[in-house]
Amino acid sequence: MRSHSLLPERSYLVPARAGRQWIKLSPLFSEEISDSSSVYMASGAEVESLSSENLLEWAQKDKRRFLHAVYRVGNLDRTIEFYTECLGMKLLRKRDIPEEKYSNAFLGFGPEDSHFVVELTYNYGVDKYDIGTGFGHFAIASEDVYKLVEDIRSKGGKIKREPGPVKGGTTVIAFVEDPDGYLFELIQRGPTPEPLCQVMLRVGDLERSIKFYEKVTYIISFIGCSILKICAIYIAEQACGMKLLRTKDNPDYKYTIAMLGYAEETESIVLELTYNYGVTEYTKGNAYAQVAISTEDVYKSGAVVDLVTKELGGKITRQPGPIPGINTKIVSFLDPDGWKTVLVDHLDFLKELGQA
Ligand SMILES: N[C@@H](CCC(=O)N[C@@H](CS)C(=O)NCC(=O)O)C(=O)O
Ligand SMILES: [Co+2]
Repeated sequence: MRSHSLLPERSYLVPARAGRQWIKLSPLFSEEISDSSSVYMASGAEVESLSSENLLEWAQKDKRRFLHAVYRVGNLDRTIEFYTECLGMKLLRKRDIPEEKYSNAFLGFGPEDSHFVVELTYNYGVDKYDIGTGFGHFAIASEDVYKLVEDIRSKGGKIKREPGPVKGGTTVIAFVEDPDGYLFELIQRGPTPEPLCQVMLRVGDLERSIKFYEKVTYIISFIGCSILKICAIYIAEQACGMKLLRTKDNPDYKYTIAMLGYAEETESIVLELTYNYGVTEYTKGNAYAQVAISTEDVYKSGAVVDLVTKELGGKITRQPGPIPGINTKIVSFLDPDGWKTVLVDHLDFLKELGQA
């Protein structure tokens, strides 16, 4: 693949509605718009028939954000100790669900209402999981990876790759392994509001994955009339769409990566998708589960996901609606490689945090 062809080359200026200023529009997405009517017919979802304006308003407000990565560990205390003592995370909350025989612990570098965190799951009695070959790593940004590695080593942590420039580049990285075998890449960079900065997953077709994540998180398909289409793309891009932040081909090491996210790579968590030349399939194991992303409307999001999975592969695994017992509304789906995402109702999530 020619990775640069994925990036927009030019930008257009178009007038926005409601007294907004001139806006910049990337031409990359302009061909990808379908008619709102066909979307509703094709989606078959229980979405009320909204006008383009309603949808625009919605797109404007649908501030999507990565909430957490969910995965299974064999011993909660052991992992909490490693993450707090060695990686510098804070324990944010814990919950035990004895009826379902599992517990959760949430850890990260800041409060959950503004930070990406990890949600550890402990299933009673299960002390080992298979991580598989598809899951790559989480990453933590640090101003001094050499010092951090020495610190982790002195506390008994397992260093899988010594600090030094990444092969084929200059950024200083290292890899450490947590008690269950999950890798954490340590990336040297300046001060950042969000040290927990990557979830790396391997995919079999990078262009397909990029299209998928752009589309499920752009709400463009709903929009009918053309000027509204253009404004909606802009608004989606600004307010809620997952953006392709960069791609990098590394032919010497036969892989290409794509960074997708909602903000600058140095400011916020990104999904790092890795394509290894010629490798189209990986094992999933049973350890890593999913990432959660907030949305203001799981039903509308579900309709978008439904369309995109029909076009590009993947499938909805849980139709939009409240989870029995907890009442948080979610919709979950698999991407074309089988990686799971859960879209979580933004207000229900704040309720879970005790903030709404
Ligand atoms: N074959 C690798 C491709 C991805 C890759 O190599 N990523 C870089 C970081 S962006 C890396 O891990 N480099 C290892 C090193 O520099 O030692 C994989 O699937 O993990
Ligand atoms: Co990485």
